[in-house]
Amino acid sequence: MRFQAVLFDLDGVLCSTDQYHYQAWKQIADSINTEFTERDNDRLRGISRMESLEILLEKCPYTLEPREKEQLAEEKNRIYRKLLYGLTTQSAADGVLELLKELKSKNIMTAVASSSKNAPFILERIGLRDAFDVVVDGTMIVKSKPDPEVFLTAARKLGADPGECLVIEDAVAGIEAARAGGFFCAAIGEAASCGKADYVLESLWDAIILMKQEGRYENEEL
Ligand code: B16
Ligand code: MG
Repeated sequence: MRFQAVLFDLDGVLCSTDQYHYQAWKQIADSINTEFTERDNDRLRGISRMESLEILLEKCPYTLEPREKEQLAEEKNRIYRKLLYGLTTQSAADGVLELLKELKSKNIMTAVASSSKNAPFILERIGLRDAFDVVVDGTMIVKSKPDPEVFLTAARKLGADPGECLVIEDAVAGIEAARAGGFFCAAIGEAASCGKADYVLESLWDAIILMKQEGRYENEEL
């Protein structure tokens, strides 16, 4: 049976906004004398803004009040949004447009499933606002990855069975979420070495190669 749909994570898969998240969190960490490395940032992939702040604060020498935490999260988002204005249609990951065109030609549905509340703005900036059948973002879910809610919501909106969908993720939390929801999952980038994904992709186009290899690309009668 071929895959009915491919569900794409956004930050770190469709574009490199993961780097902007790092830069923005780094500024916040510096402002409160807290160590924050790219390795620390990897733990924030796929995790909501407030949960990300709590992880960053593990190394903070002070205890912060809830209001101070909200202010830091707001400030992080302000810095991040400013960086997002640097995105252009050239910022979409290599091969995205070709991949989406190819999937469409085979009637395989597509969705964005992102924990980010900024997802619609990012998709607009990189020219992919209308490129997917469904977009589920951080404003539409209660629990962020590794909970499967974002993927289950996307599958439900598409009318697809999780067992017939492929999720593409750069976050270990995203791979765990996909597995918890009963999806097949492919890791790209940072998550590639975690050993938890069904497949590993070196590039987005590899998704087509693996679907063909697994006999999940075209109906047998085609
Ligand atoms: P925002 P994804 C996630 O997006 C990011 O990986 C994660 O680092 C970020 O904290 C989260 O979105 C929330 O983002 O602050 O913009 O709402 O990878 O699920 O597309
Ligand atoms: Mg991601």
